[in-house]
Amino acid sequence: MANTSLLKLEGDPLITAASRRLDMPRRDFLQFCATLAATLGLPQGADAAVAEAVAGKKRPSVIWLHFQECTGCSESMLRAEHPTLERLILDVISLDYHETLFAAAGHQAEQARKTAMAANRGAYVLVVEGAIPTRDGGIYCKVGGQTAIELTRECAADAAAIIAIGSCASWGGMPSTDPNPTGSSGVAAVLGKPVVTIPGCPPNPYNFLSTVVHFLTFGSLPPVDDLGRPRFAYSRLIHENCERRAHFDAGRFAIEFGDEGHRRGYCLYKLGCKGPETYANCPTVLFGDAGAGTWPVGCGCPCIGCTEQGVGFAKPIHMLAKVRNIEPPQQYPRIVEDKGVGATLGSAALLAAVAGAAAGGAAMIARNLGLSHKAEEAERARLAREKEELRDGQ
Ligand code: FSX
Ligand code: SF4
Ligand code: F3S
Repeated sequence: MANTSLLKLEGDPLITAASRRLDMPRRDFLQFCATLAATLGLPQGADAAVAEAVAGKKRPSVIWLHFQECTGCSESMLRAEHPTLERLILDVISLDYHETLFAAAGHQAEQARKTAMAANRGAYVLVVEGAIPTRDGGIYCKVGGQTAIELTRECAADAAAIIAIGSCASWGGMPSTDPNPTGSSGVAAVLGKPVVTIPGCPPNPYNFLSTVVHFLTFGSLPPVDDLGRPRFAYSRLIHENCERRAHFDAGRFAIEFGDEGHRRGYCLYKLGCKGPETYANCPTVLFGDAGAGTWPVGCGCPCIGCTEQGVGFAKPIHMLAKVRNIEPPQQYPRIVEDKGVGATLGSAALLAAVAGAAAGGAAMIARNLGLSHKAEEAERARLAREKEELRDGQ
């Protein structure tokens, strides 16, 4: 269905200028803004506001600090397969301090940070990547003679918004793994106040971009859960939207890496997949703009729960996940449903009808899968017997 509010913007000089600046056709630019609005779960019509904000608003100054980490967060933002994403990120923000991307070094770089902070006092966005070591007065990570604790506090004091990017900055992530020798911690714990967190190791660039675009469009950060994670991205379990979920419901599991079940795309639960206790939108947003299946589970790797404090880097990979939601989904939505706001009475009725039809269908599919599962189990047992006989005969 055509989106009239967006189409009306097509001739807008602001949009023309933005598409020239970004070297992308106007329609692609508008389409991209519509996708961002959908990712954010905004109601219909908000896509035009997003497009106007991205095209016309003054880019917020961003101070990006690096501490204990691998720079994977920055890599995932700026090394996306799709050059548009990198261009857009650098177009919606004014990256005024970023140690790994800066041409400047030493005192020059420190001066640039101080100048940007003074010029944008109370208006800049502070992004922290990496954990903050707190043991022994924080001496295990220093930049320009200041500890990570001092730098975070100094830069947070006059920031309009603070974003902890990646699992390390969110709660300590990988560097905080037991026995955590440097006392690695997250930004909120160090500042003693909540901040927006975008966990993931690395996090999904769309979740960062959408958060910044929300700030740009509405002047505020998006609603978050009790761990500071934007609700638009972290309100659903991986397990709810996983393409292998039908196999889980039917009891078809890969038992070993490379076995028949693994090659056939069965559920990875018994290989330690933490999807059932991890909240994130990986299966719906995907990574690298490379098409279907480009996320850990899609590639055959069990989710390690990298967005979930207490799961990622805490629970051993082979340990079985706690299954929080044992109800099979009625359907496999590709869109985060939290957005209900934009639904009309008609669309709600349509959805209800689809869900009703799906509920009956799902029972049939589950039964059929269950039956074929039995047949496959028998086939697997036969193959195993054959292999054993072959071994014995050798
Ligand atoms: Fe690395 Fe970022 Fe992991 Fe941490 O991402 S990808 S170790 S979350 O801080 O650089
Ligand atoms: Fe997908 Fe993992 Fe859930 Fe299996 S356990 S359905 S692989 S998220
Ligand atoms: Fe992390 Fe699991 Fe997504 S490992 S990237 S939360 S699929």
